[in-house]
Amino acid sequence: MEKKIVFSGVQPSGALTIGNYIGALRNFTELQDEYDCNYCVVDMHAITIPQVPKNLRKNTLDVLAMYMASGIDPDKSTLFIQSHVPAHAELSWVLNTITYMGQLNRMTQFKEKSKKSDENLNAGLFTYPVLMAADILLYQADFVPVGEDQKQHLELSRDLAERFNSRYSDTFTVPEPLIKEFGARIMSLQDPVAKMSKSDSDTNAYILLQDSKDQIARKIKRAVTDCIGSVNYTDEQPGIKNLINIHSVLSGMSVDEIIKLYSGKGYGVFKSELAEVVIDALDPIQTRYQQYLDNKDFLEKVYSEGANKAESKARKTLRKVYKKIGFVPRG
Ligand code: AQP
Repeated sequence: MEKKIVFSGVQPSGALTIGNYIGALRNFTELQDEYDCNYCVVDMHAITIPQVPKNLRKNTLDVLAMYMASGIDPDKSTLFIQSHVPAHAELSWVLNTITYMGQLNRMTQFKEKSKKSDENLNAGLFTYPVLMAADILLYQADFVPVGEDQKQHLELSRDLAERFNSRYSDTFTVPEPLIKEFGARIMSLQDPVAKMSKSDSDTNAYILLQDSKDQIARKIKRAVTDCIGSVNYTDEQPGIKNLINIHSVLSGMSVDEIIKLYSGKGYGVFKSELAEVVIDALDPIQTRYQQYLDNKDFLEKVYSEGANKAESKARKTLRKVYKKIGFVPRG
């Protein structure tokens, strides 16, 4: 029986956070034996926010190394860089022509990111979800593992697939989101009602996958909590709730076990033990990450072979699309 298809991507818009790991990378790894997985470093998405070219180059290879350090095996999954496969930009243009402005106007991420941008908002930030739809639909993905923040974008991908299929004829698989119930939204350590984001201007708001032991301990110690003083899992204590979520995902303990363990103990003890949990979970990832980064030839081999594999899958879909919309084949 043919394996179902998975697609997901991560932007090289900065160093990755434990939010990216818990909400995405960790889940990608779990899927690669059962599914035909395609994982992408979405550099074309990253340039919707101004990037320093040399940092973008570095971050792109960093994300690739981090994918593998988290457990993605390039022999099992297709691992590649988005800009190496021009079909993403090509399908994105076609999908732009069937996307309504009103739909894009409703996208929460655009509204939030445009608030942070200067007044010269670029059109790419607005059409970002259309490029994301192209990424997914090109590979005929059945499932898309993402964090909660991407749910609305995925709805648009589904909508565009259905619209194209009904306007022309069955062409695209309509993708389903795979969002874990737990850990799908890790919050900022400084503002626990906002999502943890790698582009946050406050470096204390996030833990990076490459942070040192001292940085991890210091950031957790400074994490915003409350004056209630007891470790409970409730919306009245969003800071503590977020820390419990991180603990639970990384230690494998249930929320109840964690609450019981810290009952009657202060936040200080909880935070210092949580720091240990995070450090222990990241330690092997950091070691592997460094090994991959030190081996540039291997990284190049991975992304070149990945691009070849991805290109042939993507071209197949694009050929179908061009034929259906009435483009004359080049011959
Ligand atoms: N805080 C989070 N909790 C759970 N999942 C998260 N993801 C991101 N932040 C969290 C998931 O990570 C994957 C890759 O995300 P991305 O880098 O493509 O873009 P993003 O969602 O915009 O992530 P950031 O860190 O907030 O990036 P910037 O700051 O550049 O915008 C996605 O599956 C996402 O859901």
